Amino acid sequence: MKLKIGITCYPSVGGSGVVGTELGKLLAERGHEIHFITSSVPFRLNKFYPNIFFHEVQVNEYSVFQYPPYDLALASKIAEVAEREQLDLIHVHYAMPHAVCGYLAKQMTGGRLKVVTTLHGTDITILGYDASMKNLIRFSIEQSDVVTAVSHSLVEQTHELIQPDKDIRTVYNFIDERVYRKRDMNHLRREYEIAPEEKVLIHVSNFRKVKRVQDVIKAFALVQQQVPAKLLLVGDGPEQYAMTDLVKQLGLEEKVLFVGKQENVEDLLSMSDLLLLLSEKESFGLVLLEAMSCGIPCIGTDIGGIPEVIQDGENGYICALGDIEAVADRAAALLQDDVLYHEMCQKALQAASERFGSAHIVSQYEQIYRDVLGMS
Ligand code: GMT
Repeated sequence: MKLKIGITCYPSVGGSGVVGTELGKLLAERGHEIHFITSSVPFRLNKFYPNIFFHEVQVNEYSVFQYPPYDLALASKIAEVAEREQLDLIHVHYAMPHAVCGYLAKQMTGGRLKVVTTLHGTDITILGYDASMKNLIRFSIEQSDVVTAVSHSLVEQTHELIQPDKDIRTVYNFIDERVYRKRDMNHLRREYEIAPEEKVLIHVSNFRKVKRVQDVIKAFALVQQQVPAKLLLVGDGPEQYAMTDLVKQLGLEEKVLFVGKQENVEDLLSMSDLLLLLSEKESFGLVLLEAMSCGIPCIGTDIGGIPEVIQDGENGYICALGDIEAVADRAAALLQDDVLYHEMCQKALQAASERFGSAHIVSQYEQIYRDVLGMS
């Protein structure tokens, strides 16, 4: 049966926004009617779908408000759209503030609207430590009809930190395999003046402190002493300037390319040989999956959901947080062993399509919707 589904996420760049938007697109391709209720058009909604609708949450900055009331405007918009369009459910990404808004909208519409909440991490792993927020996060989780999290690790962390009286199901993230696939990007390598014998290491993030981009740069400094290599740093954020300084201090200006925020990351991944994600907090690490789907192995830290995505020694490596030498040793050895490298690339591709295949994950969400609506 075709459903009418509302989706609320942060529409700007970020893993949760990507997953929320891609989910809407794939559900629409399965015939469901999708209503995005967001503050702007989700950046990944880059194609026209006749059964996808966008409802803008407008936050008015009346002088009477000291702070623009995004949450209240969103709750009110969800309630309005739910009533008018007769939504079956609203799927919100992030407990804070979106599950709270979903709860309010449900109350405003007489309790009929089902609320499905997906936890992505930052709200739990950061706000969960804030005593003033904890009770509200717990409330929003307990009041949701169904709660999912993007890794087992996040489920465990949520139970430890927030202690909600609620079952939380793991539904892994997915990517659109039609976009993230290996392409021939030799021309791009030439444009970046990367010599044929040079290996390309890549890191993609929002350059927040938790991403520990300094560890990526320091590990690369060791790798390039053993293997001719370049490092592509993709993204932008608060640590950008400090990282530029570090690269200068290490005398790596010729070897580290800061390419800033990019739309077509699949092209950059396709021209790379290895991805590094050395975060200290990471509930899943969507970029790992994007890389694996483009056929490149990854090295990540033993943090959060990363070891659920990278199978250590199979399709990449897991190293202890901050162990830069171990990262460099693994990377240099892998990049110098063609047989091992190609085996890992194959296994990375296989894991991306088998364990995290979009058709399989979207079906899990559909089943959750049917269950919550009492249809199964
Ligand atoms: O990593 C970020 O800073 C962005 C953040 C977000 O809200 O989009 O990412 C979180 O959700 C992603 C999608 O589920 C996960 O892949 C990221 O691991 C998670 N980030 C953290 O847990 C720090």
